[in-house]
Amino acid sequence: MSSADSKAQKRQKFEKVFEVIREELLTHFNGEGMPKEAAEWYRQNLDYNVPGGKLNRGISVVDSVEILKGRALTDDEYLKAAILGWCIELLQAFFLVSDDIMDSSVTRRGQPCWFRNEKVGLIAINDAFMLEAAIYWLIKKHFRSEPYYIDIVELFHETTYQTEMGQLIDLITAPEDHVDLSKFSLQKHRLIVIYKTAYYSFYLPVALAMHMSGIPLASSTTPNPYTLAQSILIPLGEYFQIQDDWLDFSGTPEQIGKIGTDIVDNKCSWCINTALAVASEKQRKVLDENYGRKDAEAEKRVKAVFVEVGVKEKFEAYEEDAYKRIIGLIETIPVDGLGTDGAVKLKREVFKSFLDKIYKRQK
Ligand code: DMA
Ligand code: MG
Ligand code: MG
Ligand code: MG
Repeated sequence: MSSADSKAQKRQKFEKVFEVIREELLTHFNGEGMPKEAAEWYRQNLDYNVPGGKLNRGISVVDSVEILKGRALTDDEYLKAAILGWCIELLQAFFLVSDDIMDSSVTRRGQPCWFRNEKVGLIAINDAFMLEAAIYWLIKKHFRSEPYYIDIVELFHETTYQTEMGQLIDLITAPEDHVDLSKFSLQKHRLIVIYKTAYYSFYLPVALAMHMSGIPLASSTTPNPYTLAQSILIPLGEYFQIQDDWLDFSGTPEQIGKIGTDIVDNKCSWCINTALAVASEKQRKVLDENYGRKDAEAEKRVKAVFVEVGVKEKFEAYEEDAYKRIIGLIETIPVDGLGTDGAVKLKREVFKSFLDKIYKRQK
C-alpha cells in the first residue's frame, strides 16, 4: 500500500467519526425540543463548516496518541482520540466562521464563506458560538470520568483565550481606514501569529494527545514535557502561519480554496514586513500609497513590488531555515524519549510527523 493510500484511508476512518459526533449533537438538540427547521440549520452549520478542511490538526491528535503509546490503538482509544481531534476541528470552524466575517473574506475551502450565504448573514455569529459550545458538550459526554477531564477542559479554554488575544492584535494592527506601514514589524508579526495560530493549531493537538496518553501535567520529569512540547510547537506554528501569509499572496484560489485578502485588509503579514525591510524609496512609496486599499488595481501594484523585491526567494530561504531550526529543536529531546522509565515518554516522532505534514505545503 502506498503512503498516499494509507493517508487517504486514515482520513476516511477519521471522517467516519464526524458522522458519530454530528448524530450525537443532533440527537441531543432534538431532545431539547428544538423545531425541525432548527435541527436542519444546525446540521447544515456542522456539515458546511467542520469537515471540509485538511484535517491536519484533528488527525494529529490520533497520530500523536499512537506514537506516544507506541502501538496501534484499541477501538475505544481510537474513538476517544478522534473525538478530541474533531473537537479541535470544531474549534477551528468556530474561529474560521468568525475570522471570515472580520476579514471580509469571500471564499473558504473552495466555497463561499458561511456568512456569505444569502440566508445566513450575521446569524453566522451565533452559528460560530454553537460550534464552540459543541466542544464542551462532547468532552463532557465522552471524558467526564477521565482523570484528565478538567485538564483538557482548561486547555481548550486557555487556548481559545490565547487565540482570541491573537485575533484582537491581528485586527487592531490592521485598521480599515488608516494605513501606516511604519507601525508594522516582524516582531509584532511574531506576537500576532503565535497567539492567533500557534497555540490552537500546534500546541493544542499534541497537549491533548499527551493528556490522553497519561503524561501528567505536573510531571516530575525535567524539563516538564508540556513545556518542552510548547518550545517546539510554537516555532512550528509560527512557521505554519508564515506559510499561510505567503500562500495568501502567492496561491491561486483553486489551490488554497480561499481568495487572499491580506493586502486589501491592511494585514501585518509576513510578506509586507519582508518587503518593507528591503524596499527602495520608490518601492516604499508604492507600498505606502497602495497597501490596505479596497481597490484591485492598488492590490496589483503591491503584488508587483512583492515580486520585484524577491519575496518568493526570501520565503524559500526562510522555509529551509525554519525546517532546519525546528529539526534542531526536536533533537533536544533524548533519542529514547523524555520521561521516566516505564511511564509514557515524549518522543521526537510526535513533532517530526507534525512537521512533515506541513513542510513545503501548497495549500
Ligand atoms: C488565521 O488567520 C487565524 C485564525 C484564528 C483563523 P487568517 O485570517 O490569516 O486565516 P485565513 O488566511 O485562513 O483567513
Ligand atoms: Mg482570515
Ligand atoms: Mg484573520
Ligand atoms: Mg491568512
